[in-house]
Amino acid sequence: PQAVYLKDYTAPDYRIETINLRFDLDPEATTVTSRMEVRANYDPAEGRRPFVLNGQELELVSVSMDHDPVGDEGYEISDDTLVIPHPPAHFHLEVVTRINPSANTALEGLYVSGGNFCTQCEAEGFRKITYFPDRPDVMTRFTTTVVADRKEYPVLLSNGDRIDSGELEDGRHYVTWHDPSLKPSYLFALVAGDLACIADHFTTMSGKEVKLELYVQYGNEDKTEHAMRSLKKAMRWDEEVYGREYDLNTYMIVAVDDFNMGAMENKGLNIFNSRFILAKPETATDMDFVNIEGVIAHEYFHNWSGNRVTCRDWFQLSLKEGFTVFRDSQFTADMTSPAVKRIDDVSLLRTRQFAEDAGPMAHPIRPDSYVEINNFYTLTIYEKGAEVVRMIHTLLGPERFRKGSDLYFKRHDGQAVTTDDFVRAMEDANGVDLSRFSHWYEQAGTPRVEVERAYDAAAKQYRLTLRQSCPPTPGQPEKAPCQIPVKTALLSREGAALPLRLAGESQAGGSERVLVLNEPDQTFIFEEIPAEPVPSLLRAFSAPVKLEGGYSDEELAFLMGNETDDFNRWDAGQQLALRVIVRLIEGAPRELDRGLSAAFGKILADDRLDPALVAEALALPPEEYIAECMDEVDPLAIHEARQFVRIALAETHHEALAARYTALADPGPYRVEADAMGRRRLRNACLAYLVQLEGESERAFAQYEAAGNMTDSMAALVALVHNAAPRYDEALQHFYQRWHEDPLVLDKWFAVQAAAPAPGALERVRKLLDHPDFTMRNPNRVRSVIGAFVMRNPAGFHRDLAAYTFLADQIISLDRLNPQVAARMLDPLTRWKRYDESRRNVMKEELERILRVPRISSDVYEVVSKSLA
Ligand code: B3K
Ligand code: ZN
Repeated sequence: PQAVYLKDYTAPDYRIETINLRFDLDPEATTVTSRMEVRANYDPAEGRRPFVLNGQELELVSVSMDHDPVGDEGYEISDDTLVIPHPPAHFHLEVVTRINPSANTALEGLYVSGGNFCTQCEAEGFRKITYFPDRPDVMTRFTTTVVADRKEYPVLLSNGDRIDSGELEDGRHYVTWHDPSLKPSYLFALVAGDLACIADHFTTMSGKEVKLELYVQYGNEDKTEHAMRSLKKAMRWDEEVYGREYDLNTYMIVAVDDFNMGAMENKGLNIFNSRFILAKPETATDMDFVNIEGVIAHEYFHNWSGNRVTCRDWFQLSLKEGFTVFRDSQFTADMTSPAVKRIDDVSLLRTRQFAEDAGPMAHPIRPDSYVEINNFYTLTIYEKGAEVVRMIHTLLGPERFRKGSDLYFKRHDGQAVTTDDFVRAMEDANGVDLSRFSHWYEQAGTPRVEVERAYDAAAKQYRLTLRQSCPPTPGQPEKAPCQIPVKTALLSREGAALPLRLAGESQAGGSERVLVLNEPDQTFIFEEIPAEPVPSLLRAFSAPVKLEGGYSDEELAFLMGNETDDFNRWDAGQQLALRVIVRLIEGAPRELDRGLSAAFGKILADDRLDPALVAEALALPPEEYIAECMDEVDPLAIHEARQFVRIALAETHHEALAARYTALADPGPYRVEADAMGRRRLRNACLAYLVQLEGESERAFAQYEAAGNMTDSMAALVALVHNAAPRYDEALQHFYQRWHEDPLVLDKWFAVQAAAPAPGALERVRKLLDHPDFTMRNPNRVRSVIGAFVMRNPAGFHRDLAAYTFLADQIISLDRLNPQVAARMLDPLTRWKRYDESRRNVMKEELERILRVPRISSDVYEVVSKSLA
């Protein structure tokens, strides 16, 4: 496998003005006829250039140019290209190919799921459908005719508007679709099947009626209400906050069970993993409901940030993903709770993205090279990319940010552009210079910011010195300083945020300031500070950095009680708990830290606080985050120390937890509103603590039996299973009997078991793989068993060295079916250097064994070889 480099980018030699596609659908042999009008994109006077089309796993049937058949002397064909060596400057090309969708287990291109046809083209799946210059800067107008048996496939969909339909001989029928928008091939989609359609409509801000259609398998119609409501909310929000209106007459979403990731923003025809559509209170948890709303919004927002303005090349992936994740996080914050959303996003970033940035696959949000682009749909591109957009938002403020996004959409509508173009639009709209910002796009690694503070009582001056550095990452030994916005307040010992006047300013400007760190180190001097304050730094996590604030335990406890920034108040508790756990790992006596316990008790008892925030505050830092903060990771020691603190907190606060649990019982009907979800979240957080105590498992069992919704039922089941509490097996069996026909609920049943930390996890997971309901062909099922075990169960997974061999075996067999999913499962092995010698050695040997497997995919090859480098 060969790497592709950003520096080698050149504009395409040919433009495709229009494409006319015809699909004669058959599960084993689908014929694709493609007619393109092609025009040279260079000066033909300088000599003719070959026309190169990408294609993989295609059977070529025929080629003709300007209506004349081209014999095999007229083109060159290889494993992944079709080349017309000397075409004229303007011509029509017809290419006929044949494919086998039912043999497509990689779920990229055209494939069959649940008896229906569907497609996934991003990033490079269109080339598995037909020969085409499959790159995002080739934008085309598509007309697509889908032909199939009428009885088996009554629903025939593609992008745009339905312009024709009719009956054909042999019981076949057809529908022709025309998409008026210019789009790259990765946004093409086709669906054919026997599906239920749930219809609704939306009136846009300019008064246009848009038809909304949701397609699901028959029997799932009662699980679509939330998705439809979410879509309408997202459409309204994008009008109100970004001024973006929907552009086509119809917006269609199709749910499929077999899908490699969450969903796909194909123009006017989104295709979704059914887990991000289907929900009703009996089958979906509160978290599922929130995630569905977020993913629906994300894909909808792509219509502007991704589709109308798309990426020039795949190095620019974060242009659409970082920006769209930022947009969907703003949306979710508006729909639920800004503080809870921020805490959840930062937790994800710090546990998973920071680890990626510190590992062998570390890459900038605009990478300079890749082997397999599918490996770059990462937390870095998405989550860190969103943080970088958020920093621009923080620096500019909401109004100026909106001016920037308006200019960006106006200037680049219908174009394929770069992250530089995005930043330039933000600069030009506001007359600001963001050039220092480019390092965020070009450099991998998580910057570290150290804080030094000094108070001069005589001069009433407070000095904050901020010092930044960034560790080396593969291929980038030296780093340039970044532009880091550090949102800051100074809290008096009474907890008041002081008015801030920086040296040189004539008057104070508010009590919160964004300090902009541009240099390796910088000192900010605050005047007229009456007594030494406690600094509140990096408020709302204003930059994706590791902050070393130099706080004492007492100061952290002070911040837990007095911080006015919700995120920072939560984080002070996390940092304190982290210290306590790390000290235990390092051998401190096994006793519960009094400061931590007191703070826990105070928060638990405070019923003026938002219950969702209390739940966040009671949670100890996840094991993965603790691991991230240690030099050599000992997953079992981390698990045991964290468990010790959990159990000690439960014992100490037994009564208060039980009281809060009882008081939070929700008498009313089930609602998926933020307040009701917050109450359930806190109640279930209390339950998770309680169930660890002798005699408390009955409480969980009773909740399991009484629960009328999946949130409470699942919380009880997790509490029982993860503590191996009495009767956990009975609950599991009951759950299986009740839900085994619902694949999404069954995934939860598998996952709760695979994530159980108790000894014997490997054996239990092996058994789950032998379960008749397990299949390697469904990515959700693979993630719920193998994924949950290796990525969400550090203690269970790392307890037995044989688990590394087990994982390598699974990856090798999965790679033959689905390379994209196989490569994702490699993640825990790529971190081998972080562990002790015996773990390290086995993990490394297993990676080397994978590399020796013949015909391993480029996906797996890239991750393994970079991990071993
Ligand atoms: N753009 C798709 C992801 C495609 C992944 C291809 N391997 C979903 C999203 O980010 O909205
Ligand atoms: Zn996206």
